[in-house]
Amino acid sequence: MLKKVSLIGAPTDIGAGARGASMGPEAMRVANLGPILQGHGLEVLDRGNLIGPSNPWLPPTNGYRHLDEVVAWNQLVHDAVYTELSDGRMPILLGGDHCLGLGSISAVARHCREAGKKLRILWLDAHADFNTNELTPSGNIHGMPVACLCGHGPKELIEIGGQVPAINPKWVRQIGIRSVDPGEKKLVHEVGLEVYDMRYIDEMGMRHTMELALATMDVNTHLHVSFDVDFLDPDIAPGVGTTIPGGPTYREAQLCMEMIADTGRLASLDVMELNPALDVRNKTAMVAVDLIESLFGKSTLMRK
Ligand code: 5AB
Ligand code: MN
Ligand code: MN
Ligand code: MN
Repeated sequence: MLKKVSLIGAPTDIGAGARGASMGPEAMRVANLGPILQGHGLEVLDRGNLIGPSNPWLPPTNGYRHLDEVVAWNQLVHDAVYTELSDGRMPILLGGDHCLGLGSISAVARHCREAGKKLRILWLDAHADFNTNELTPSGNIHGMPVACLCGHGPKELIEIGGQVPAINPKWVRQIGIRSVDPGEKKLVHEVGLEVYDMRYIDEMGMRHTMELALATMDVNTHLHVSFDVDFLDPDIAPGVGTTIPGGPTYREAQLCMEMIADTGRLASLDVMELNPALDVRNKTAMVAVDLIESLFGKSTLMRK
């Protein structure tokens, strides 16, 4: 695991259906993310916040809301994430809404292509984020980043990382899924995404789920985690715009993060969709920071 990490704030809700994820980066800083990671022996650089277009809050056109602004933000995120990776640092993207997973992961994919690394993506989310402008019920682009990464989306967005498609769907493992739109579900099946939904986790348990999701990585694998905070059960994480009941409990989420940490392969991270406007005394930000700590090796088990 890289010992040098860089925090990149992306304060926008440009792709979301509720305002407020733009305050996510500051809420995680207030919850002490930087110093806590430093306490785990990491060299932490806070790069501050990216500055992109403001949110005009308009209705969709051609099935997309704010497409131009979403492209501009993703370009900024792509460039910032790519720069950190080129410098040998681990980027931690502080969202911001999940449309920015596109910019982040397309930069990671570019880096892996150039470095000859195998890429594996864990998408922790209540949603599959695999809509297109024809399938979307909302036009909100935070519901589309995985489809865009796989080449299904508008040209300006899918080309950001310099290659279309940016990733192969076989590199993705989705975990915690429990809300997928009908057309979206069909497309997810067509492209053959590996999805561990909540039914699977209920039946097989988080341990078995993560064993499968993390299998087939080797020393040459770059592991990217895209953590949508709505992955978590709303009981522990009310501060998101799109709560869906029936998510992982605190302990299940901890185990998920601890098992990722154990692989030693984590090389880039997005923490997305935290919405302080809907939170209670910053509790969701604190849970997110606690889980990030586990991703970086804090263990609640009696282990060295
Ligand atoms: B999130 C929905 N599928 O497309 C849509 O929070 C919700 O980044 C998308 O996972 C949720 O509007 C996007 C209904
Ligand atoms: Mn998402
Ligand atoms: Mn989600
Ligand atoms: Mn959301």
